[in-house]
Amino acid sequence: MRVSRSLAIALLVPSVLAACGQSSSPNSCLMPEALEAKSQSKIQLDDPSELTTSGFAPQTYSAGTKMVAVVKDDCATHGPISSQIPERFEGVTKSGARSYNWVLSASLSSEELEQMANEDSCIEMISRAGTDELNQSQDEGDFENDPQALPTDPQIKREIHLNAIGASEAYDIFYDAKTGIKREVVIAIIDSGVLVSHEDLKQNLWINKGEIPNNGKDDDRNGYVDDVYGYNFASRRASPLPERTQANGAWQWAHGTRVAGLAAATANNGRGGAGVAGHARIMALNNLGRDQYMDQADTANSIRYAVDNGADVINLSLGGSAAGAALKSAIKYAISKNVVVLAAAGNESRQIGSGYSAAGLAPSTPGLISIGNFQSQNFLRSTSSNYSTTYVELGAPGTNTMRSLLYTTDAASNSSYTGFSGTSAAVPVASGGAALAVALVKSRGYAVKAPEIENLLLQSARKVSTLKNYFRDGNALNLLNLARLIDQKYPPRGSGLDVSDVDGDSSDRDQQSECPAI
Ligand SMILES: [Ca+2]
Ligand SMILES: [Ca+2]
Ligand SMILES: [Ca+2]
Repeated sequence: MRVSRSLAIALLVPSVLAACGQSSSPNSCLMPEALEAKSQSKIQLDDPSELTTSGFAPQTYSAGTKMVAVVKDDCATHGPISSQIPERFEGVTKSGARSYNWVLSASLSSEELEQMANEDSCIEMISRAGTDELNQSQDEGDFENDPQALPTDPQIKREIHLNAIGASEAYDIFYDAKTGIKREVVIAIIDSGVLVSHEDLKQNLWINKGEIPNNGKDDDRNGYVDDVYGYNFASRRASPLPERTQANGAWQWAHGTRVAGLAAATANNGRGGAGVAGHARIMALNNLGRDQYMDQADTANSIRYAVDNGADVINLSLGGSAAGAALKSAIKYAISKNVVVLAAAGNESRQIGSGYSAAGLAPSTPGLISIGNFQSQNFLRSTSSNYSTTYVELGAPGTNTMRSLLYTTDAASNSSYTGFSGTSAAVPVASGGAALAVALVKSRGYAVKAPEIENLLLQSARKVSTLKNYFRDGNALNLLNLARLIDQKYPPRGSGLDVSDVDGDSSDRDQQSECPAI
């Protein structure tokens, strides 16, 4: 086994990390638990019926409503919910917890239910049984902003996280025909691979134009043979596609495809929804591979590849033990080349410090932004999200409500979509925002510095009272504020300048000389 467990990284699988919390050593448990989880894929936060206990949309649940509760195994003191659940096991086991069916004996408001769940330390999650809220039209009409400014994709109204970050009005600025984005921007998704043939991703792929596919040669001499869409650093091969294990059952294989869709699913193509940066390019880097292990060396190599091959933003929806020398060095390298890095705070529902994966480096590393998860509809921290007013710098939507996860692309087929949640979902939402910022600043002819992109994101964040005890300054990603701040600090060039030529080799190049670098 080539994995050094002390340097192990875990994809942020909420159920896996929750199970780890019962282990004596959080760091050492991550990989074995992740392996266990793959054969027990029925309980996972990606399932729209499995949701966190926090943030119920206000409603009343009548007596007789069937619920599902996920109850921890090693739980001595039963609270108001777990004490009334019958002994008979109904659900599917996973490591450290089981799911039970549960019928409400009395009518309860969502607030009462949430209160009970919060008082019950045995409860990991509850939800209404048998619901697939994602397929209901409840979310329609939730937009407060002008939906005309949103992309036209058929499922866009499901993406209520866009409303929570002020996307609609922000897009008026980011994509203004005259003063908006003219530049491509590349987001590296360092994850479990990306289904590059997906109908809502394939138009937005980064493509290594110097590489001839499938000829067994490293045509562009970047050190990697046939790396057209990215690379698989775990399995050491060109295809960045997600890899199922031979035993199948692993669900982490789809993780990267879900992450990619939230950042940059294609906008305005008549299919699915749209990523936060619906024009951005996706560089697909697989650091999970077939063996379902990740290690920091693979992640570090993925980061270096991303930097050397043109990524502007790096998405790390992963967590685990403290960053070792290789990962630290790679992140520093990225920032030195002005590539912004965003890293997840994790889903263990605990306070984190400097020892938590890449995110633990964030306060001391300008240009590296750590991301927590709040709920789109109420700006509450999602119960599973790790927190720290120092080490978690920015919140982003990682779920909508108890009843609605973030809508995104899935890897089951080229036209599959699913719900997805956790800090793994929050990071690509923020990465999309970072990509928009990079693209707009560059499009207006200014140089981009990674620490400045972090400043823009944090300064423009909404300061939300419900988040101030969890994330730095109560920061919640807000694209409209971000766009306005960029307008102030990096205004469109004066009259007559064709911004589309600023970065090119056109005859307008001499006009760049008046553009100050930042
Ligand atoms: Ca190559
Ligand atoms: Ca080749
Ligand atoms: Ca689309």
